[in-house]
Amino acid sequence: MRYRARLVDRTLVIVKPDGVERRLCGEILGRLEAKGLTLAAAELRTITVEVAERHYAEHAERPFFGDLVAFITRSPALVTVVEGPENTWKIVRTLMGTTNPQEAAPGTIRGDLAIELTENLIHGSDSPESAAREIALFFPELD
Ligand code: 3AN
Repeated sequence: MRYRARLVDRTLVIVKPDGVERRLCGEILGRLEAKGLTLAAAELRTITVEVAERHYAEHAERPFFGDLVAFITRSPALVTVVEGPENTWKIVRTLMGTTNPQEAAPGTIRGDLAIELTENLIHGSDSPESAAREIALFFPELD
């Protein structure tokens, strides 16, 4: 039997509208690249309400759902697929910092660059399953 090691892993990363508006795409992607991760796909696009609702389906019942969808669709976002070693999603999450930027550690993207909960600059898939689902949602042609 031939053994084929899994050499790369992929995760979905979005520089959210606030990141594009604040001209932080270079800073944010620069941090991921400096860490050693590689862009596998990238597109500046205005996310549709339909895609945003599917993307954030797990939050559909939460009181902030409407605000979240309005925010992520309000202007173009930089939607990317980032590639690296196994558990790339986890490496990205560590670089991002915690969801609430006020609690995010210095040195993280949110800890250094953001202050508001909704406008927290970056999305990264939170598990291998989410990464696969989200890449298929935003880049069906990569599947
Ligand atoms: P993360 O972006 O760190 O994966 P999630 O998936 O729990 O966090 O939440 C998705 C987005 O929903 C967050 N980035 C944030 O903008 C927003 N959000 C999460 N929790 C709250 C909350 N309690 N109040 C307002 N917005 C929230």
